[in-house]
Amino acid sequence: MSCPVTPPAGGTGPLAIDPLVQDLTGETLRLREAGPLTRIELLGVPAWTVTRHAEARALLTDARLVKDINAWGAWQRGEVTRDWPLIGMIDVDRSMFNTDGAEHRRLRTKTAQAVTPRRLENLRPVIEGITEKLLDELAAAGADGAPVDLKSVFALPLPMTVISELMGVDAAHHARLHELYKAFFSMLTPQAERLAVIAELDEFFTGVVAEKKAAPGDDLTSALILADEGGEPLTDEEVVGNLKAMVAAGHETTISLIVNAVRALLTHPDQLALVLAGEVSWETVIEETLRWNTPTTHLLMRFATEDIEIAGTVIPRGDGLVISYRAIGWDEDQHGPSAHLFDITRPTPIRHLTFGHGPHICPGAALSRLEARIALPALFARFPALAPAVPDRELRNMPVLTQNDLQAYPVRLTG
Ligand code: STR
Repeated sequence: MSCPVTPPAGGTGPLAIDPLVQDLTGETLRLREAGPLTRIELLGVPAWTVTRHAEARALLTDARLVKDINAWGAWQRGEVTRDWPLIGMIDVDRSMFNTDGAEHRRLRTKTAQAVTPRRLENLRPVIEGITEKLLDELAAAGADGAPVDLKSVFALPLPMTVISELMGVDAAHHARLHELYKAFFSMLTPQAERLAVIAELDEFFTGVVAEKKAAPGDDLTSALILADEGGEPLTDEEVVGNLKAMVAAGHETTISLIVNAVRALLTHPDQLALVLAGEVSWETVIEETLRWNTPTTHLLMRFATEDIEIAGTVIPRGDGLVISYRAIGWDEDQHGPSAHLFDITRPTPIRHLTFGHGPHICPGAALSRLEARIALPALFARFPALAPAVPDRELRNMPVLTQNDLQAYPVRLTG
């Protein structure tokens, strides 16, 4: 097995996904052109990906695809091991993320119930408070028209603080946790270091669960530990697995949603004007951003437990399937010929799959929408002259194969 961290070679054959994300637009277009089901290579490991809306919808509700890594032929045969840089995206503690069927429902139900739109109303004032505090910090960092990184000062601490509040993780740990996740996701992190990072995250979250067991609080981790009346409680390992999944997903993806929405509006000033004039809603901005520039580029992975025929192709039993959400958002059959353009006035309703579909549909969707719905209008109300500090073409993605995350987003707060 080879795991070179190098740009993909040209030519035909499986499309090699660039771990350094040097040309995201080009890759999205190539995937879309390659057809609904296409062969890719992930750092030397072959897989399938689905790049179109209709096929993705069908596959995301197909029970012949499972998330258990033991169903992967390449894993069974030892062709993929813990040395593969992407293994941490798949071989994680048992949780709602990597189980299916009745077990999955058992692991997921309580978490999903805690983040319904109604229950989230309690979090609204908390999110508003965090937003105001971060806007003050942004104002201080960007005083006198100095460029300031919107990502590190605003878009990143907001979801990290919110998900930590929800799960009961102390704010003192935010900086270290962020450092660990950065190293976890970066494809430039040497694998030995990544495995050490994973071990430290394990140890940290195991500690949080032990603390909450000893002294339960008013947080979701404590709620997950407690048994329901008559219900079977989750094991400690299952609580740790769910907690890790929630913190990783809750922190990493919403950063991109906020940055990508601001970036889309600042590079489309005519559309920003419509929003600020109240002619197009923030909800529309959020949904169009989710469709057009998805936080998750590629979601790893599902495995075929039987041969699955779809779009004239057969995914053989034991093969792995990636969901390429960014390409799916650009599907012209679903969104029309302007699918590759950001357009909050588009005539077709924005029905995207960015939060997934079927049993694993993102349980945090309402939370991330609420965060963006609070953060975006507050940001533009406070800084109506907000502007990019560097030309858009100079922005670079993080070297993260699966996530669509800028390295930084420098802006100016005042003209
Ligand atoms: C990161 C490592 C970990 O400890 C647990 C998980 C499970 C949930 C995963 C997360 C991962 C990576 C980012 C994911 C998230 C679910 C949603 C998020 C894939 C593997 C997305 O980007 C959609």
